[in-house]
Amino acid sequence: MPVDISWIPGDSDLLVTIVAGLVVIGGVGAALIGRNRQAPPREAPPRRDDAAATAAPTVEEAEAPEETVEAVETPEAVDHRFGRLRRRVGTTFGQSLLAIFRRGALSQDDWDELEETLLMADVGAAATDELLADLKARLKAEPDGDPRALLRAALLDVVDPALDRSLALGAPGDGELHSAIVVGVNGVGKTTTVGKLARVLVAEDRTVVLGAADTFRAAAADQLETWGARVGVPVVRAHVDGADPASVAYEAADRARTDAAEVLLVDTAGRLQNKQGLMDELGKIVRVVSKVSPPKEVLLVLDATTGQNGLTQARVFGQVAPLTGIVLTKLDGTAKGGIVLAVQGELGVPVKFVGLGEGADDLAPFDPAGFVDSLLGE
Ligand SMILES: Nc1nc2c(ncn2[C@@H]2O[C@H](COP(=O)(O)OP(=O)(O)OP(=O)(O)O)[C@@H](O)[C@H]2O)c(=O)[nH]1
Ligand SMILES: [Mg+2]
Repeated sequence: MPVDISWIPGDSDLLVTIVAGLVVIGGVGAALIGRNRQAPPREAPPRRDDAAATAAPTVEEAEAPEETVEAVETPEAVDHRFGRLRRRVGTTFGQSLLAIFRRGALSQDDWDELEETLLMADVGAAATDELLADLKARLKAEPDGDPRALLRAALLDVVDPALDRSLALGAPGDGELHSAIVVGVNGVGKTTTVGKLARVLVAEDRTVVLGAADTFRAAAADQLETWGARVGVPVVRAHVDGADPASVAYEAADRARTDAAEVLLVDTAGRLQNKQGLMDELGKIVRVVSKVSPPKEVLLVLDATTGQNGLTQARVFGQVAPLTGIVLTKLDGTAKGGIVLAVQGELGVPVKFVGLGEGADDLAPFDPAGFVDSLLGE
């Protein structure tokens, strides 16, 4: 089976990522968060007598290496991220819309131009129709209204601030294990998102276990382990290529239960030789994790730069388990932020997080008003 490894970051990419993360955390994080909590070093896990009856023998529980525990990083508090990071979002279509809208008394040509601008920005046909209808209705009700205010309100309507975008992973100290599975096609940023999410959770004082259920190559688990070590979170992984991903997922869930951890995050593979194989594998992962802790979140990771194509590919994931949220990555790498407007309507689930860079703290809870304001140049 041909395996494309082009997504693996080279050493220099990895180094840049790590250095960038350290700069962000050292320079901005401590100053902004107003607290400087160090994640406590974790003790070695108690050995279990039943020795993971269902686990594959190749699965190991990897602790953060002893020498890296001292260097565990303190992630930036979550509240500040969107405001700081939205400046990086390279979206310009909101400003183009505003420029057209400010012409006043819009002709059919102006409306056509608005439509074209929206479609070019990946807003998609359905969300474009919705937005234009909303704008027309608002303009009719308020012919002399401030164009900016009208446009802002219509964009917000489509983004829908009323949707619940919180992670359904319980509350700190509620004594339960909450699990989340992260899915998506290859290269969209699943592993990076699991790492960043672990940091978000650690910043909220949650105890976390990561499961590396992408077992195609050891490099995939290595990548996750690096993220885990940075915030002092244990990673359960296999050490041979091609181990059974569901066994790793089960072992991770079992480890999380044994450790009385609060959150289990499972990273999955995005590639198999055929769609059915991938869906079967993900279905099995969901089933075995459910035996320990039914997933409260099945997060679909989507790469914003792939636009409508990514959406088409993403639809199949909902067939494995009901998706609960979208993480839209690489929003920093596109001027077509319109995908944010398209994606919820198309997939029927809210965007919960956005990835705004490769840095460790470049994951922010999605803020509808903040997003619309950044589109309109606030
Ligand atoms: N600019 C930018 N890059 C990102 C973002 N999220 C992830 N990346 C980069 O995208 C590349 C792929 O990320 P991975 O996390 O390895 O993607 P994956 O979905 O796990 O890939 P597979 O395991 O091959 O399916 C890496 O170089 C990441 O640093 C983001 O929000 N912005
Ligand atoms: Mg991956």
